Amino acid sequence: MSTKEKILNKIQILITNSFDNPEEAFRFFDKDEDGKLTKKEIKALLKKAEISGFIRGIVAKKLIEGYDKDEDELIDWEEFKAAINEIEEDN
Ligand SMILES: [Ca+2]
Ligand SMILES: [Ca+2]
Repeated sequence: MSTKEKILNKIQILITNSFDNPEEAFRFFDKDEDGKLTKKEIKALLKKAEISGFIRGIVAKKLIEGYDKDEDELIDWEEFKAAINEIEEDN
């Protein structure tokens, strides 16, 4: 399993174990309730998913680069959902 796969796997485990569905997870981590996840909010999610503090910053950056379709450097619900669907397909 690659590092990327391990990280995505941990995110999926977090969502499955701690939330009823991905939407609930998204709302939980969207602390300011603006409907978008900032890099800071994504890092909080990664912390909860037990991603090492040393790589959280770079992982958050990569996730934004990979899934931020409208390039506003934020992950909205549609982008988050697309990411989750991709993670689920890979498992
Ligand atoms: Ca937010
Ligand atoms: Ca975006």
